[in-house]
Formats: sequence, C-alpha cells, structure tokens
Amino acid sequence: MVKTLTLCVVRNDTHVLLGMKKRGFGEGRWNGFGGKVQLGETIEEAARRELREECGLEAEAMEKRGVLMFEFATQAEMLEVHVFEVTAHRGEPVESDEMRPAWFRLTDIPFDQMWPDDRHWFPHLLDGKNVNGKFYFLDTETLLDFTLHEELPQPV
Ligand code: N91
Repeated sequence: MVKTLTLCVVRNDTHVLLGMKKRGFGEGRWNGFGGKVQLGETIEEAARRELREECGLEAEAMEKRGVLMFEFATQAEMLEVHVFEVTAHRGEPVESDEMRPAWFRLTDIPFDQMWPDDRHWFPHLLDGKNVNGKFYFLDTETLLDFTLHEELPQPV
C-alpha cells in the first residue's frame, strides 16, 4: 500500500523556512510543510492547503522538484512524498498547532534535528536540482539504505 503525501520547501536566495513538528509523525524534527492528499484534491492543491494550514503562507510560485519514497521495516504502508519548492509566497509564517516555523541560512541547516535522509537529498534540492529517490528505514531513527537521482531541471 502507498500513502501519497506532499512536502513544500519555502526558500529565498539566502534562507529556507522549516517547521519544528510539535506533534505526530516526525515530532521534534525540523521539517518542510506538508501532509496527506484529501479526496477530490490534486497533489498540488493539497501542497498549497497544507502549507497554509501549517504556517499560514500562500504559495504564489511553486515548482515540482521530485518524488521521494520512504519505506519503514515495521510498516506495511510506503510513503510517496511529492516535493515542491515554493519560490514566492504571500504572508508571514505563523506558528500553528502542528508547526513552529523558523528561517535558517542555507549554509546553516539543522541536519542534526532533521530526518536522517535529509542530509542526502536536501542539499541537492537547495542547489536547484530535482530529487527522486527511495529511502529504507529500520525505524524512524535508523536509515538502512537509499537510492537517489538528482539532476538539474531540463530547460523547456
Ligand atoms: O521535511 C523534510 C525536509 N524532510 C522529511 C524527511 C523525511 N524522511 C522521512 N519522512 C517521513 C520525512 C518527511 C520529511
């Protein structure tokens, strides 16, 4: 079984916005903003809604950056995470029940307080690359293996 999720990474030339997850899966880690796709929504609509609900921002420009699959040894369900880069937004980040947002310099990402896979793909995303990969976890702390393809978007 596969669960489809969204992940928005909000950034500008110098900083990226992350949210400290206050509850649920990923609690205690700095994350991008996202969640489940609801019935009747497109994946992009879900990404915009989750961004608004979790930190109050309206995405004005966003680009699809890839799909990351996550498999956990103890869970039957695989996570299919659709990653978007938000390059323009309206509003100021506000704390929600779920997330405490904060801006980080691109040179000072808190990888020690993020999911273990982030060290592998997040720098490529911040370099403007598309990222597609699959990550195998033993549990939420232990990344066992991964495959990753990163490439600059092809000009159209
Ligand atoms: O949100 C970010 C930046 N990364 C992220 C990494 C993950 N690894 C496993 N899961 C479920 C993740 C969610 C978000």
